[in-house]
Amino acid sequence: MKLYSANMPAPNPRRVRIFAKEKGIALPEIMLSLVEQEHKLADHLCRNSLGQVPVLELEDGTTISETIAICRYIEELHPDPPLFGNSAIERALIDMWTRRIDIHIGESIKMYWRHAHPATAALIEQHVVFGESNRAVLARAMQWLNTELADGRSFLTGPSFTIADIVALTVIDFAALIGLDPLLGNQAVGDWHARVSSRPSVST
Ligand SMILES: N[C@@H](CCC(=O)N[C@@H](CS)C(=O)NCC(=O)O)C(=O)O
Repeated sequence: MKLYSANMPAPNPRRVRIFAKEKGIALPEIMLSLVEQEHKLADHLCRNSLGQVPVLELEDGTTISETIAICRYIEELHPDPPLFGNSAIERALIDMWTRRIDIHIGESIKMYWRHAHPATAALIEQHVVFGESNRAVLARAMQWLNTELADGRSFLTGPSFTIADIVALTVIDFAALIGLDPLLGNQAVGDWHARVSSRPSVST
């Protein structure tokens, strides 16, 4: 299998990259240039009609889009180490945190990126006042996350690193790269971020 992907800072392909490294599997990547809009060309639209990356292509030509669906597929093939949990309660908590991060943290970053960042101005019609309003939304969400992590747990769902940590790391790093300051004043998130960033799957 191979992954149609994109370089940093694209957070979704990065999630799969980190996930595969945690599993210890080699996942060949074909890099598309998002700047050159290669993900909107006919070749890629055949793989994903939404024109997005990542897309996992299997040997028989089947294509899987959506980062979490791709990671779940890899988890089924390579269960160890488990990154989606080992029991009903672990799976539920990991799903809960993955959704919380995407909805409460990721969404405001996405809206800022789409509606207020200069890099996307030529690509979509922007509503800059709305886009900028997401700075405050993100700041509140990061304070909430900081309060959660201040209880001393190592990772989002407890003692084990999971897909929820990968989802959180990639959106928080993306936010920092586009000029938001997600860690500012959030010591517990900063500690978690340093812990996660030092993992070989992330740092290499
Ligand atoms: N829900 C999708 C989102 C994928 C996505 O937004 N990928 C970005 C790169 S990080 C992309 O392809 N953006 C181009 C676009 O949406 O047109 C997933 O989880 O994989």
